[in-house]
Formats: sequence, C-alpha cells, structure tokens
Amino acid sequence: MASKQYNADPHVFLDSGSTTFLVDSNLAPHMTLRFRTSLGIAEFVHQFGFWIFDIADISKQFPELAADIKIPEFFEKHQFFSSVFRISSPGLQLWTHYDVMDNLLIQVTGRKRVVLYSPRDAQFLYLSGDKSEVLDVDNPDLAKYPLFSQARRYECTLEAGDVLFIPALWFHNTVAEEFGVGVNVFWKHLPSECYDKTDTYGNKDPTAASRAVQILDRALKTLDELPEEYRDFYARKMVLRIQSKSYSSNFE
Ligand SMILES: O=C(O)CCC(=O)C(=O)O
Repeated sequence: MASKQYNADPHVFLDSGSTTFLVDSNLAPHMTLRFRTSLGIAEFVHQFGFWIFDIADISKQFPELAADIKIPEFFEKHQFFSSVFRISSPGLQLWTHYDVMDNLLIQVTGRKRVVLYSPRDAQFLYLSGDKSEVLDVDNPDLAKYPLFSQARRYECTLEAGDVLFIPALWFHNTVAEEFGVGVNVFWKHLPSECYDKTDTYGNKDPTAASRAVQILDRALKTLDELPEEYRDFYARKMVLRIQSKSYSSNFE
C-alpha cells in the first residue's frame, strides 16, 4: 500500500490507506517516536475518543490516570494548555528542543534522564527551528559543532514520583533509562493573545516572535541586493543594533 506523508507536523506520518497510523520522527533513527496500530484513522478516533491533532488533555483522554495525578498548583486553571501522556520504551530519546510554555514533567513510572541548557546558550546549540542539530549530546561531533562545548549542561534523573519544572525556552532532551510513563503539563504564563491560536503542541513561537523572524528574513533578502562587501558591513551593523536594542542585561 502506498504511503503518504501528511504535513500537519514534521513528526506525524499517516498512511493514506488508513490501515496504519504512525507517529514518527525522521530526524534520526535513534530518536524515533513510533506508534503503530492496525486501526484506521476513523476507528482510532472512535475507539480512543481523540484525534492526535487535538490538544492533549489526560483528564479527557485518560481519566483514570488523571484521577491518580495531583498536578501541583503552579498556575491558575484558566492558564492550563495541555497535559500530554508519554509512554517511553527503554532508550527512547527525545532531541534537544525548547517549548514556548512553562511545563511540568511528571514521572509516573520508570526512570528518565533529562539534560537541559539555558536559553542564553542558544548560540552554542546549532538551532534549526526549535531543535538543536546536535543530536548526540553525550558524544557531540565537535569538528562539526565546535561551539557546542561552550553550552553549559544541566542534568538530572527523574524517578517515579518526581516532578521537574521546565521553564519556557529552556532547551531539554530526554532519554528513557527504562520503560516509563510520564505526563507533561503545559500552561500559558504569558497573556493568551501572545500565543499562536493554531498551536496544538505548545511549541509554536509567540506570534510577535514569528512576525519578527519573517521581517528579518525579508531584511536578509534585501541585503542580498548589495555586493558582498557591503552586505557583510550592513549585516554586522544590524547585529550590533539587535544586540544593543534587544538583548537584556538581566539574564547575563
Ligand atoms: O517526556 C519526555 O520524554 C519529553 C518531555 C518534553 O519534551 C517536554 O517536557 O517538553
């Protein structure tokens, strides 16, 4: 049966023949999140009562589990965004990325290693969108990613019952050290209107940041109209202006 890739999210692949359902990452084989069922999409939704693109909420999708978890009261009810149920097989690794919302990572069973990097170290992480290109943070290819050695690594291991607060914009990656179940709870700590209304996963940049990036892309295209020497000079001036106007000394 021919397989078709739908573009709803880079990590979600569905089979057009509607007999196979895959949630996958093609970033690197050892980072593949894979879920396969012989149910068709309509049947899957019917049986499980939710559709993968719905905003995750364990109280609706896994009420028995939700009843067992007392989420610490770090935020007001109206700020709740999602609670994501995570099952990890041993060795499953999630690449280094940031989320735009604060979240709690609750380890229900099993053990998971979490490595974090500060948003201030973004310049050492070789970002592509919200992810770091450095996939193997334990044995990084320093010939390819020389600045990575300057990123300060924070590490912890979550055991059953542990809860980790991951602040928005903090980079993190996880490795399941044994089979485990966890729940992520995301909430909006900025005013609602700052967030992209089409965001299902809590990882789309705030709308003002996305607009700024689009404007920057247009500016870069405009710089391309100049000869190399001038482009270089004006690009450096722009970097200095961004640094002096937008960097904050509060986070040094
Ligand atoms: O539980 C995991 O393995 C991933 C958690 C995560 O990516 C997150 O907290 O945003």
